Parts: sequence; structure tokens; C-alpha cells
Amino acid sequence: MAVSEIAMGINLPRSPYLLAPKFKFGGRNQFCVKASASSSGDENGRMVIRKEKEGWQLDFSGETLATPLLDTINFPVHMKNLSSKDLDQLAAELRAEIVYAVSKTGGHLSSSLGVVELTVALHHVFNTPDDKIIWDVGHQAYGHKILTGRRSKMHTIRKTSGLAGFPKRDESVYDAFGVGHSSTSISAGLGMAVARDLLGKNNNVVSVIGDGAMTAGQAYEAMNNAGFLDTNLIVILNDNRQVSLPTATLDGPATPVGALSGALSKLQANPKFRQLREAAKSITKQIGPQAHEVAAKFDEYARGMLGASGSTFFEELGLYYIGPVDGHNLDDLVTIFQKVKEMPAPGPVLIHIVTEKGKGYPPAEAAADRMHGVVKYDPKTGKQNKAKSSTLTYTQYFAESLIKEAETDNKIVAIHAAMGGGTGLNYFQKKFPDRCFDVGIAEQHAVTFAAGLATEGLKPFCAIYSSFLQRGYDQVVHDVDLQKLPVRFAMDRAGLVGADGPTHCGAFDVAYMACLPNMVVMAPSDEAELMHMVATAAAIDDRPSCFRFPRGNGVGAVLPLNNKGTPLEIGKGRILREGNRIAILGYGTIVQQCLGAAEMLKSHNVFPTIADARFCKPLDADLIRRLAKEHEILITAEEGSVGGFGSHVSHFLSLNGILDGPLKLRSMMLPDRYIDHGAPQDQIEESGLSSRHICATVLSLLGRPKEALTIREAI
Ligand SMILES: Cc1ncc(C[n+]2csc(CCOP(=O)(O)OP(=O)(O)O)c2C)c(N)n1
Repeated sequence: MAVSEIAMGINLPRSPYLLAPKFKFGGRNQFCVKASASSSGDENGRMVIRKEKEGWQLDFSGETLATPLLDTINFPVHMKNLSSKDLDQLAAELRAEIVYAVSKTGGHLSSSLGVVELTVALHHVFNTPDDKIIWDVGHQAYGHKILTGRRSKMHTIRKTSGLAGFPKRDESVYDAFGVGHSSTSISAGLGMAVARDLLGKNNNVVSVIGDGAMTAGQAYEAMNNAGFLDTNLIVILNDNRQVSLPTATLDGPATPVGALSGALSKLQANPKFRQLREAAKSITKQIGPQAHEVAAKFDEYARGMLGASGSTFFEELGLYYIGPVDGHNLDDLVTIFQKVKEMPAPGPVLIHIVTEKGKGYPPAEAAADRMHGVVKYDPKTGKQNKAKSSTLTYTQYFAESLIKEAETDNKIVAIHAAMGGGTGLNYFQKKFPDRCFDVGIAEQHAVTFAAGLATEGLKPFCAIYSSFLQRGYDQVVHDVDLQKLPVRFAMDRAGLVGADGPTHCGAFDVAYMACLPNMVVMAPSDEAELMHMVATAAAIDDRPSCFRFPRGNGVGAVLPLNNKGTPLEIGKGRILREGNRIAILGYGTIVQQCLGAAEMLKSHNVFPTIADARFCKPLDADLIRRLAKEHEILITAEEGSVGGFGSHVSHFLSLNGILDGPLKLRSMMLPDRYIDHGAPQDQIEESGLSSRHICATVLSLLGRPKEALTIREAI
């Protein structure tokens, strides 16, 4: 069992991981238990890992694997004295730990497996948390979490009140920067490096970025600036040849998009370059630091050979390039990191490592998607326990109806930013390979690219998650809305998203889209409505439009014939249930909760009118006037932030003097704070947007506080 931070007498702040332990080095031998090299079980009956000629062998046929060395490591400080052999063993045990831990929780698997050696090497060489490691996106940081005091909480990862799925500053001092969205690590790292210089400190800063995350403009902006500022910064480019999410096409991972990946592979394929690098490295290892000059000569020569490919590209930006390095060879990683750390003023350095996603877990290595994001699975086989549902996801209904539109309109094209699987456009791509564009993790480019397509009369559907579109906002305003170009935005993952948490929560799209003068802003209340809105967007050809839909499954609505929607009248909502005294006007799939509230209210003898707004812009002025005139109470409901649908309705009512009379108006929306990751139902409850919350709000507005309280207490 790992030595707990409590047993070690550390003061516990709000999060037990926020303090780094201050130990003296040199004590780890007392904890160290070696793994047996041959027997098949430890004293607890756990399978032990074996070292064979080709390295450590992990046998996942048992319930779990013994991790005697990892059991002695609670914080990186415990790894400092490990020999190279120990580090290899630790990496093998860490890999086993990740496989078994994620099998019980689900989460991101293959990216963490691919960086096991990197994680061990970084925490061995660098002195975190004084030295800063910034994991780009952060979906590969499970090993980092395990080695930084959070192993005993890994069973809670992504669950309500548990560990976050991504590094998070509130969670641990070892999490130097909060992440979830990609391509921020070099900018943040550069900021930390410059702050260090200005504050007269001398710690190291390491940004770890994948070849996917490296496709985003921000990464280049940051490298360009790093080259100019010339401060000490280590960038590690983790090149696993998977640029888009591996579900980009239905036939498996797509060929990496972008020219950079081509340059990187040319570099890796250059045998002379590799031989020279090996020679330089072994000379350094054999004769020690005095060989540095010799090695540098080799290095220079090797660089010269590369001509116009990858290394010079980085060097032209001003980064000193080292690579490509085998990212699974701990010895090499440790040697290189130590050398770079020892260099007095290296300036910005880019270390290009090559890794394999899913490395060391045969089911992940074999799977087309490398088991990138998984639900719980059987560690023996990798078979995932996917929940069965009678309905498809909203994403699939979107894709299905877009395909139907595209079958009859050859001007329809689709764009996504490295999210073929997540947006359902992998289905569209299969059907129309020439009309589907994966632009890499480049939301800004995706939007302006779509704008360009629209100028020439094509009908682009830009499918980007609500939270990722935040990154392309200036492009939405300046390149699309201002020029009134008919780009259609399909904003998936609108509202709360469960386990991914606040970084991925689509809270703001209604506010940021509905404030734009030309944008048509819609939200379907169920999957059939979504199909109609796809058809509506296809038909709107004189201005931009958008529609938002949530993560998760449809509600079983009757779908339009052949899954082809019919365009809706723009700016017209509908009444779903006629009632009296109270009107509840929902925007989006929260309409389902409004209907649920109406059912609950029956037993209280309350019969509200339920309306589905469909449009936030233009608002259905007639409908809103009518609801306000015929009811004492009007409640708006939405799964979005302040400034969204409710704000537009109240603005309209106040401008038209309708609030000057007896009407009671209430807006229900997401609270003005970030909702942590967790089970979707817990998030809805925490946000106060469940049917029961709506029901309780109605009862208290009707002056029946006791009944409202009973319902609230049951929540
Ligand atoms: C701004 C933004 N867009 C899209 C995503 C979704 N996303 C998460 S990981 C990923 C691929 C990252 O590839 P890479 O950096 O190479 O890491 P790997 O998964 O290969 O380890 C994408 C597209 C994101 N996190 N942030």
C-alpha cells in the first residue's frame, strides 16, 4: 500500500493534493520492494510482472498485477534515486496500474499509456512542483496523477466529487496549468518561463504537446514568440502519428492532417539522421560531458542533412531541435532531459519524441481507435461494457439528417476540427469523402475556411462542440456574421457534459451566438426537432445560422420520414401543452424537463402551459406576448449561461412594457459558476435545472412554499 500523505504528516489544505511534500532525498531504499523476476504471484496473490529479454512483460490475464515498486512511490520525490533498471520496472508497473484503474472507471486510456516512459522520465529528472510540467489537453496525464499523490483516488476519476479527468490547478500543486482544450501548453509554459525570469527564479518549464495539438495555430504563435523571447523553455513534441481523434473516419484513424506530420515522418524515416543522432548520444554517454563538443559537431552535421524538413522548421522559429527520440526508451529520455536541464542557457528547446498510442496494452494496440476514450472494460480482453440504449445519440441523429440533406443538395459540405467521431461527421465522410473536411485541431481556421466556402455558393455545415467553438469566436463574428455569410454551425455537447467537466461544458453558446446581429439561433427540444433544424439551416442561405444539441441519447421522439427534416418557419416556437396561470417556455432539450415538471405538478393540481421556443433569435414575439398576456407567471428554462435565452426574453418583455404589469417572470439557467465533472444527473441537480427544481419554482411562485420546500428537500 502506498504511504499516504496523511500518515506522512502533511498539512491538508482544501484539496489534499495541493501541497507538495518536503522530504529529504535518499530515503527511498527503505520503501523499495523488488518485483520477483519469476514467480507468478505475490503474497497477496497478485500476478507479478516479469522482466524478459525484450523488457518487462505485462500479463493482463489476472484480476490485477502486483506493483511493488510503484507501491513505494507516492510523490515524485520518491523516484529520484531510482536506477535505470528501477525506472524501467516503475514504468511497467505504472502502465499496469493505468490499465487496471481505467478498466474500472472508463476515461482516456491510450494517450496515457503512450506517455508512461515520458511521465516517469520527467518526474525522475525534473523537480516538480518547482519545475513545471504542462500537459497539453491533459487527457494523457493519468500516469502523472498517479505519481503525484493521487493514486489512491484514481477510482474516483471523472466521477462526481472525484478527481478530474484533466490536470486542474485546484486539485494539485503538481498540475501547473488547467487544461482540457488543446494547444495551450506552449503559451502557458512560455508565460511561466518569462515570469520565472522576471522573478529571478531558476526552475525549469516543460510543455508536453501532442502532434495533434501541434496542428493548432496557437501552438505556432507560441513557438514564434518563444523563439523571439529566447527564454529557457522545454517543449516536448509527442509524435504518435494520430493527429485527429482516432475515430475520425469509420474505417479507423485518418491519415494525419496537415503538412507538419509529413515533415515529421520524413525526419523519422531518414536513417542517416537517426544513426548520427545515436552516435552523438552514445559518445556523450561514454565519455561524459567533455564529449559535448564532439556530439555537437555530429548534431550540427545531422541537422544540416535535413534540409527543408522538420527540424529546420522548428529552428527557423527559433527553437533548438532535438530528435527524433524513441519515446519508450527511458534511458534515452532521461539522458536527454538531464543534458538539457544541465545546459546553462539553452533557450527554447524542442524535443521530438516518437511514441505509440496505447503502448503495452495489446487490446489498445490492436484497436483501430487505440481505445482513446473508453467506458469500463474487462482488462483481460479490453472488451468495453457499452450501455445499450433504444435511441441513438443526438450526434448520430444530426449526422443522419445531414446526410439526408446532402443526398439531395450537392452544395452541402461539412467541416470539423479533428473530431470526426465526436461530431458524427465520420458517417458523412464515409458517404461523401470529397465533401467532408477534417482541418485538424484548428477551430479558428475551420470557421474562416467555412466562410470561404460559403462565399463561393457552397453550403458549409461547421460541426464544432459548443465549448471548442469559443476558440473560433472572432472568426464567427468577423468572418461569418459581419459578412452575413451562410455558414451553419452545428454545436454539439451543448449544456452540461458529465465526466469531461467544465472545460467541455457548452454553457456559453446561446449568449455568444444570440448577441450577433445576423445569426439565426435555434435549439431542438428532441431528436426529431434536431432533424428539422438541420433542414432549416440547410434552407437558410442568406445569413448564418446555428443550432445546439446536447451530449447523450435522444428521447425516442417520432422521427421524420426517412430521417429527412422539414424546414421550420424561422422565429416560430410552439405550444406543447395548454394550461393556465403558469407558462413555462423552454429552449432546447430542457423542454423535456419542463414536461416532466408539468407531470409532477398534476398531483398539486397545477396545470402549466408548456412551450418550446425553438428559436432564441429571432424570438417568437407573438408567442411570448401571448404567454405573458394569458398567464400570471412566465418561467423561461435553458441549459446555458446567464445572457442567453432568458436574457433575450426579459429584454424583449421590458422593451415592450410587458414587465410594467402584474406578470411574474423568472429565468432558470445554469448558475453563474462552473459545474464540476460528474454524473450528468448530479450536474443537473447541482445546477437546479431538474424537473423537480422547475416544479418547486412553480409552486413557490404560486405562493405555496411548503409544497415547494417538500420537493426541494427531496432533491
Ligand atoms: C480546442 C480543442 N479542440 C478539440 C479537442 C478534442 N481533442 C482532444 S484530444 C484530441 C487529439 C489530440 O491529439 P494529440 O495532441 O496528438 O494527443 P494524443 O491523443 O494523440 O495523445 C482532440 C482533437 C480539444 N481537446 N480541444
